[in-house]
Amino acid sequence: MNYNEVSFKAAYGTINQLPKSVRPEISFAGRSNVGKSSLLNKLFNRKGLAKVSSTPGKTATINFFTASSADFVDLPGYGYAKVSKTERQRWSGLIEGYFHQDRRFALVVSLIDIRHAASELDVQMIDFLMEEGLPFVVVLTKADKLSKSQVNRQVAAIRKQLGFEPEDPIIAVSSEKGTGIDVLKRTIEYAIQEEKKEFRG
Ligand SMILES: Nc1nc2c(ncn2[C@@H]2O[C@H](COP(=O)(O)OP(=O)(O)O)[C@@H](O)[C@H]2O)c(=O)[nH]1
Ligand SMILES: [Mg+2]
Repeated sequence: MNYNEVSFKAAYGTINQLPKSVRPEISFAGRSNVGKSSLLNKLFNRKGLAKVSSTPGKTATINFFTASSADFVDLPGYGYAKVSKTERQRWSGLIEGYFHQDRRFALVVSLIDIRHAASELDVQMIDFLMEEGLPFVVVLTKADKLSKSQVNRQVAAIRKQLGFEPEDPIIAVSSEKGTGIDVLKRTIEYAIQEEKKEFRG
C-alpha cells in the first residue's frame, strides 16, 4: 500500500448509489467527532483529504477514497444527540445498509475516544462486527490527551468492557502525535493480503 497515492472518489447519500465493491475495503466507523477524518488524513499525510470538523453532526454520507491497494470508506458518524430522530435513522440506515451489502470487507476500523468508555452504540457496532465475523480492529483515538499510564489503563478497561480475548486487536492512536499509526498501517496491510487470498479462493 502506497500511502502517497490517494484520491477522493465520491460521497454517497443513499445505499443504492454505492458503487459495486471490486477492491478490498477498509471502512472507518465511530461516533461523530471521534476523529475518523483526522485519522484518514494522518494515514495519507494529507491534511485536507477528509474534512475535519469541531462541530459534529454534519449531513450523513458515505465517503469513498481510492488508494493504491484498497478503497477507504468513511462511514457517517453515529450517535450525535442533537439531530432529529429521522436524521439519526437515516444514518443508521446507511451504516446497516452498507454492511448488509455484498462487499469486499477487508477491515473495519472501529473508533472509540480513549478518554471514555465505549458507548452503547460503540458496543452495538462491535457486537455486530463480531457476530457477522467481519475482520475488525478497535482503535482508541486522541491518545495524546492522556498520559502513557492512563492510556494503558484505558486500553485495559475498554478491552474488559468489550469482553475481548487477548488476541482481539486494539490500538491506541493519536492523529496529532502520530502514535500507533505504524501499527495501524501494518494491520491494514495484513488485512488487505488476507482478504485478497480469501477473494481468490
Ligand atoms: N488532540 C487530538 N484531537 C483530535 C485527534 N483526532 C481528532 N481530533 C479532534 O477531534 C475533532 C473531531 O475530529 P474529526 O476528525 O473531524 O472527527 P470525525 O467526526 O470522527 O471525522 C476535531 O476538533 C479534531 O481536531 C487526535 O488524535 N488528538
Ligand atoms: Mg469526519
